[in-house]
Amino acid sequence: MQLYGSYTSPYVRHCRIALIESGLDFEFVETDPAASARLSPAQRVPFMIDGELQLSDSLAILAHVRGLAGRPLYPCASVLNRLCLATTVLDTAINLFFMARDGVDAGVVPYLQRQQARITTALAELEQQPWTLEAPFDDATLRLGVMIGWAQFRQRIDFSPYPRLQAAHQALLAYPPFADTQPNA
Ligand SMILES: N[C@@H](CCC(=O)N[C@@H](CS)C(=O)NCC(=O)O)C(=O)O
Repeated sequence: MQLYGSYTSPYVRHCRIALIESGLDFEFVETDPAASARLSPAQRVPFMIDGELQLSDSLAILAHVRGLAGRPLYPCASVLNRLCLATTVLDTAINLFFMARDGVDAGVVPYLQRQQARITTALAELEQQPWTLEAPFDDATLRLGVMIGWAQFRQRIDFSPYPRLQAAHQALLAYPPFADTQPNA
């Protein structure tokens, strides 16, 4: 089983955490954008090859790894909803990050202003949610954690208005599979 990705991608990090937790044998193949454009139809990382199976999205990879370990990706719709909402924040923040890197001023593009507003309303909702504060962490909490870790690493979001999200992130930092996969580790 081979996981392709970079050490800074939060989606890749989530998959690495799941693989470490599973105890499955896997090879990590460091992959740059040129290689992911050549090797994955989504032209993104992560992607995974496991025998005949080729997976090109972190959620498919997580479902596969969790399935092999005998645990569902999510136990109920409300955990899935938290997982999706944290992913929405991450997708949106990364979109704005790449736009800013290409010199686009988000303040003058109405859709990008909506993207910014989406982050604010989604974080306000996530702040109200019940988070797991000790292991075992569910995949919604892990997705929240990799989102916060990435946003802090890239200095994209100020989390001071969200003390409960910060507390969940602190709890994750005491968990070795999370702490050992930090983007600057
Ligand atoms: N929905 C995808 C998102 C993956 C993603 O956006 N990966 C980023 C790295 S953090 C990427 O490869 N971006 C390259 C690009 O957008 O061109 C997943 O969950 O795997």
